[in-house]
Amino acid sequence: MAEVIRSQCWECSTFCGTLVTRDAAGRLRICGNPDHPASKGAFCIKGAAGALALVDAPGRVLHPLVREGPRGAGRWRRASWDEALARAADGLAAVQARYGPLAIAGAVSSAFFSRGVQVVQLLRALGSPNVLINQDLCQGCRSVSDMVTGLDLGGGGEEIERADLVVLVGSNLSASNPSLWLQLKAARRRGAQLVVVDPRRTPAVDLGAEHLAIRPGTDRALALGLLHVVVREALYDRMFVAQYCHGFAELAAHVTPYTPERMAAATGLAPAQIVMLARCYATTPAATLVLGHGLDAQVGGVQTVRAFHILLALTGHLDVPGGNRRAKRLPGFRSYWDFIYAPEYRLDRATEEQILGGREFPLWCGPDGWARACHNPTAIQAMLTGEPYPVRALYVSGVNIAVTYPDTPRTLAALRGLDCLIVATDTMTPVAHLADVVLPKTVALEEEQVQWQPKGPCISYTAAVLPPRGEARNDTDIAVALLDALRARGVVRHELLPWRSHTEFLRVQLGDSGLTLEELRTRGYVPIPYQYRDYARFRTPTGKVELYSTRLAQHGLPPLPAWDEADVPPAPPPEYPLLLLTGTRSIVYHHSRFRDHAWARRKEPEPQIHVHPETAAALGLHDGAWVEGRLPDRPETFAARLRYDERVPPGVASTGMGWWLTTPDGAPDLALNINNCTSYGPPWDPVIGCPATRGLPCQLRPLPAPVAGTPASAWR
Ligand SMILES: Nc1nc2c(c(=O)[nH]1)N[C@H]1C(S)=C(S)[C@@H](COP(=O)(O)OP(=O)(O)OC[C@H]3O[C@@H](n4cnc5c(=O)[nH]c(N)nc54)[C@H](O)[C@@H]3O)O[C@H]1N2
Ligand SMILES: Nc1nc2c(c(=O)[nH]1)N[C@H]1C(S)=C(S)[C@@H](COP(=O)(O)OP(=O)(O)OC[C@H]3O[C@@H](n4cnc5c(=O)[nH]c(N)nc54)[C@H](O)[C@@H]3O)O[C@H]1N2
Ligand code: SF4
Ligand SMILES: [Mo]
Repeated sequence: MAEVIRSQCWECSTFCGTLVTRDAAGRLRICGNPDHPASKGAFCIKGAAGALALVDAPGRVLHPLVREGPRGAGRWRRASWDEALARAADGLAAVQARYGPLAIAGAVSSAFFSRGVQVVQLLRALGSPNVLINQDLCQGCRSVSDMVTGLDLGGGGEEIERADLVVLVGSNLSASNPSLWLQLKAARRRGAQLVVVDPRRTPAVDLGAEHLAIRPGTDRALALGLLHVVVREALYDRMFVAQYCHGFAELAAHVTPYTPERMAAATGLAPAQIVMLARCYATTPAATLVLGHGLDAQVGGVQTVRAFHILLALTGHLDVPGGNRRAKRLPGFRSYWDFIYAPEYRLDRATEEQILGGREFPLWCGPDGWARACHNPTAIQAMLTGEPYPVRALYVSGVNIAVTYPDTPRTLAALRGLDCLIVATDTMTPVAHLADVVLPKTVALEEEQVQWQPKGPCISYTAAVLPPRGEARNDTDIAVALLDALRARGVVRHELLPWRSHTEFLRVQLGDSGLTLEELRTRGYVPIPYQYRDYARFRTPTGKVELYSTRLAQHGLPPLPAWDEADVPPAPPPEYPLLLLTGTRSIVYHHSRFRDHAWARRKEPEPQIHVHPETAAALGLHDGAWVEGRLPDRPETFAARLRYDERVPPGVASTGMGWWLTTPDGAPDLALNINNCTSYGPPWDPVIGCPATRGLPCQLRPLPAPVAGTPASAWR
């Protein structure tokens, strides 16, 4: 008899509900769960094939490993858990004794998974607030704008199915989110209007959308033009503004100069397109704004998102059916944020104020910041130079910072120079390759998880459908065991990771919510009841939605988003004639994951760079040829196969991110990695300190294939 288990996929942030079928022979098959309130049956190949392939992936780490020989030489000795933990604890204890607790940092990604809590609390237990997360490159601009404006939005896009107008800005749902993509197509079928703001003609445009092919990096000018029209034509929601918004008079005066004509010149759009969008959005009650990753990782990104967030509130689209829903929580349930923000899980304020980057980016890093994580470039600098103070040890779990952070060579140099590098991982990544101790981690199918899903909204459950392979353990159990070893060495400063097992942690998450783990195990998810127009509380200093941000003003930052002709991105220099967009998603890959999986390579065998045929031909570049890319002031290069693509505007090149391979001798090969060439240095966004990963001047030249580092030569 086949057994069907209700679960949730963890291979990307869409978190589709799944049905996992185990047949009589024990074989697993995974598909989407049509009843799941968030994903409604959506699914993709990463969840069906990728999740299973990870279990016995090439390079899967099955046992603890300790380094023998020089760092990065790839000489490992299999060790017992006790020996590996002892070696890790000795290394961390030595750094703490010599340099103090702040010299130990952690790194984790997709912090909202349970592993984020374990890494942050482990570091806090050691007395360090220094954790690197990658939300600066991902959603950071959107989240900090949301925080200072006081909107408290949910996941985004959850009202598409009720909307009469969807405005998609910098989001490529066809690749990034199968669930919202299905809902978008359904919305079009029932006649909802769709506007796509994207330099590229994305597949969403093919659904019959109005396409605003904006010049990269100029969305703030567009949003300010929209605000100008809404104010000038009095299209705002008078009742909502009067009752719930702070700073309308300042805003109205401020947007006067941003005429559609002037903003059209900045964005490359027509004035009529700006006027039409403003009127249409403001006068459609069920209109939803979907703001995507295209607005993140831009210098000025927070203020750009602010302009859209102000528009959303001003026009009364907050928390109404078909608009933009506020987050719906289950009282008593503890999400990642409840651990990160709750006083009982925190360090004292004086310690938190010393977080790396806290002084420069208080709304990101400091004790009152959104992320309460370090400014990553400052942390990397601290590893390399000891400034502003030394960081000598790093505990990494669930992030591949050598590939996914900008400026790979600098990250690698920082990692190589550490006194102690401990990496918990399921596969031998380029970061793990440099570790002193590698701790084997479970993959998603081996982990039981409970999670708040703002998109449902629901509390959803992920079943451990397989026992851990080898000696793999989950992040909680690793953190508990490592802390025990550290406690024995007298270096635990605060008992801030109080649970003793992963199951106990799951029960702490469920808290006083009234839900039990047993109920979730049976049901798979539990919907959260909610109401619209939840305007009882806006968590801002004025208690209102802040069109004019008093928090930004307090920190000496512009309280209203502005645009200046100097903000128009300069034309690229003649030697670097293309504007490069990085991070364009592919349905097959998730950042640096699955790159060495046979199922994925069959679908998309190599990194691609897409250029408009006319632009490519003018540069003498042929469709299908291998090219080498270079950015100004960088000796490093990246390699990719060129594709003619009319979806990309002339003068622009669009590529993904996350490529790396393993060479036959086991060493990582990073020649295909775009982050070889990107910079994590300034200019930074003034609010959160992220660099731009898009709109970068770039040069491409033909490369004869096969060459070292390209799949033809490097792949096993
Ligand atoms: N298959 C797959 N799915 C994923 C991921 C993955 O790696 N693979 N990653 C997940 C993660 S971590 C994230 S953050 C999400 C991101 O998912 P989304 O938020 O949907 O964003 P992207 O798919 O990155 O699409 C960004 C779009 O912005 C456009 N763009 C670039 N520059 C600009 C600009 O200046 N202005 C505007 N308006 N648009 C611009 C690009 O052309 C692109 O179409 O995807 C998630 N889903
Ligand atoms: N140039 C450029 N750089 C970018 C971006 C860009 O657009 N351009 N995008 C940025 C964005 S939005 C993001 S989110 C980051 C992503 O950066 P990362 O988080 O580093 O991306 P991944 O490769 O998905 O995950 C890295 C590692 O996390 C572990 N891991 C991931 N998921 C799981 C899991 O479910 N269980 C367990 N046990 N381990 C897991 C695996 O060990 C994997 O190797 O990259 C950023 N970097
Ligand atoms: S989109 Fe694919 S990888 Fe992401 S959660 Fe859904 S099935 Fe998993
Ligand atoms: Mo992301």
